[in-house]
Amino acid sequence: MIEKLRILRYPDPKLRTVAKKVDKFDKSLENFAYSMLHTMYEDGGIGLAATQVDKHIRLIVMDVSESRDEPRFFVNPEYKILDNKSFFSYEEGCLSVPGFNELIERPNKIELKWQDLQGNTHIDKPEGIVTVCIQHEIDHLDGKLMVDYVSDLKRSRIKKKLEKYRS
Ligand code: K1U
Ligand code: ZN
Repeated sequence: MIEKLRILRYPDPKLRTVAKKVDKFDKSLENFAYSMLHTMYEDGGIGLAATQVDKHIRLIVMDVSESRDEPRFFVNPEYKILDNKSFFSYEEGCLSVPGFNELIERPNKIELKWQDLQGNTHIDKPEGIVTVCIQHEIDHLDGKLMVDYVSDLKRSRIKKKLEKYRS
């Protein structure tokens, strides 16, 4: 039985923690990654960062397939922007900011480097929604949230609504 983890909700200050690099590739990392994946599937997400389940390591899970059977794991992911002039706008959601979607513009051409759960290094140029999702998730690992891309007024409205919903 895989454990479902609790997802932190904005404005929980723990979401602002900067995650540490993973340096141990063992069974406990793998078990934790599968608990994250299970949590992501249960909550209907296409991605999840360890920060969102209050574990501050650089680990992301993702599945952008329609069939929900193509899980991907990104350990210590980093990217560089290949074209400073090419952007893509996407209406993003966030499991830590439930009920809100925001149109966010992000670089469209990136080169992504990461390790898998065994510690092997990969380099790729992602396409489509993976490009958007990986940037959103790496933001989480750096303590950044999609609400940071909206106006102060909108952010404070979202904060108020989520605080009201919680209490
Ligand atoms: O990180 C998260 O909070 C998960 C988030 C990831 C994400 C979605 C859209 C753009 C960028 C990053 C979600 O998965 S929210 C759910 C969602 O937006 C979605 C769910 C199913 C299909 C398509 C989108
Ligand atoms: Zn998110």
